[in-house]
Amino acid sequence: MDKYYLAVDIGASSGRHILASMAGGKMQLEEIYRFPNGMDNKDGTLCWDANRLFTEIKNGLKKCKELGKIPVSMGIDTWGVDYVLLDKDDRILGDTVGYRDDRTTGMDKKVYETISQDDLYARTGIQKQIFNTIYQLMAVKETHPEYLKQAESILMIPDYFHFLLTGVKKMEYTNATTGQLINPVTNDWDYELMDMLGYPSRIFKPVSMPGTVVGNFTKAIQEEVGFDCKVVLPATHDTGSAVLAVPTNNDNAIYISSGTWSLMGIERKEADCSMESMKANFTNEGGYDHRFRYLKNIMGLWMIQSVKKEFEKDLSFAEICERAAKETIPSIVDCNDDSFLAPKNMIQAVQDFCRKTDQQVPGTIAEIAAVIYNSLAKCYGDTVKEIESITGNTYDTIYVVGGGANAGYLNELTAKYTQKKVSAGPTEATAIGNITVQMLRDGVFASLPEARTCIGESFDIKRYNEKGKQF
Ligand code: ADP
Ligand code: LRH
Repeated sequence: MDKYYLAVDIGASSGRHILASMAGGKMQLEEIYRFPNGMDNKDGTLCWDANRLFTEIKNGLKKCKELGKIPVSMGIDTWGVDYVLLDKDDRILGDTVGYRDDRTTGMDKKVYETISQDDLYARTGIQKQIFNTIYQLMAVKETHPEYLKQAESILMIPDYFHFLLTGVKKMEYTNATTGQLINPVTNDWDYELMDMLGYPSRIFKPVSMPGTVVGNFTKAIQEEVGFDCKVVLPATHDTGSAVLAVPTNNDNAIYISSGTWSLMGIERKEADCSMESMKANFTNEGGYDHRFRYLKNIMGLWMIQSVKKEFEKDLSFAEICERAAKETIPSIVDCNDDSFLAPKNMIQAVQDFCRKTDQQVPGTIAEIAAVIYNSLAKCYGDTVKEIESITGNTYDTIYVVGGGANAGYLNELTAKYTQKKVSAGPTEATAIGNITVQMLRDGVFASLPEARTCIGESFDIKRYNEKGKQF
């Protein structure tokens, strides 16, 4: 009988249940359920609908039962930085606010009244992003200090869903590191930092590593979905899972985890918390086996997602990409400009940027998409140069994983702007990485390098030369 492992991978734009099994030494995937995701505007605040997401998680589990494919273990990963505060009855305090909400405006300055930006980086190694948990908690402290008093626990989003499934609260390491409250040397919470900022350290559970068993489904969940299952912590940060599935064991590889965000960087054994690294705005997120993801957050395909919604919801990403490839508009925007984080209208934001910088203003969806794809690829090119300058190494291949690896035109541009070879795929890297940790725990693979070799042999991977030609 096939042995199944289940990944529930919830990205900012969609969630999916993917069953994996081994056959003839290769990993096989079956997507059994998919649902849309996104932040809702709830009375002016951008929120996640945690209840709906949990219902969707259970819907996908019911699908396993329907198919008669009961996994031996499962794990959930989501985006980073967002969390819930739970009261003494485990009810969520306030809203489940999403990272694009503007409540964090000015919260960096509040934090720096206590600790300077330089000291904070030296202590955590985390890239400054206004939405990091550290700034979100400052917003809570400023506007709802009572929540911090009433809170009995804090859980990152995947930790919360694992808790709802099992009744067990654990805080997983990779997602916890995105909050900017973990020490990259001890790999533990920086309780002193929490005390300095006035955040209640008692609400933070000890850090648990990927591979840890959370527990089995509660009786109520078993009854509802029709089976019991062991929940095992994957790298619950989606980027952490995606990077596990980069199909190479070459230490000199540059990867891009390409989805709602483009996360571009390398894997390192130790965090680099130097001021040079801080100035270039690189982060050191904690990974499986204490490998650090040394990377930069780049605004990513969120820009294309937004334009698609505003222009023509029904047009496919593939079609947008093909149309953009026919354009020659030379305008370039700075993808990491704050104006693209949560604009009321992305089309206008891109046009405004071009106008403001005296460049040709794109009009059609094809032109806007062409400007975005070119700008992303230009940003990748700049980031490669920064990585090479910081590490003193040179790299010959960019490994693109995630849904964005489907965007052929962007892969071509990535090769051209970086002057590197591009390897594109697997497109479901996050789910694969999630499952990889479950399989490593179960002894399917003896080591991560063995798993990465298998991933490289199991999935369709496209290759481009430095000129962007597929070979
Ligand atoms: P997330 O996990 O952050 O929600 P995904 O990894 O699922 O994101 O990637 C979704 C993105 O991949 C889409 O926004 C889209 O831009 C891109 N994408 C997916 N399929 C295609 C395709 N066939 N052609 C071009 N782009 C695609
Ligand atoms: C990508 C991601 C990224 C975070 C952002 C909030 O989905 O997890 O690594 O910085 O979402």
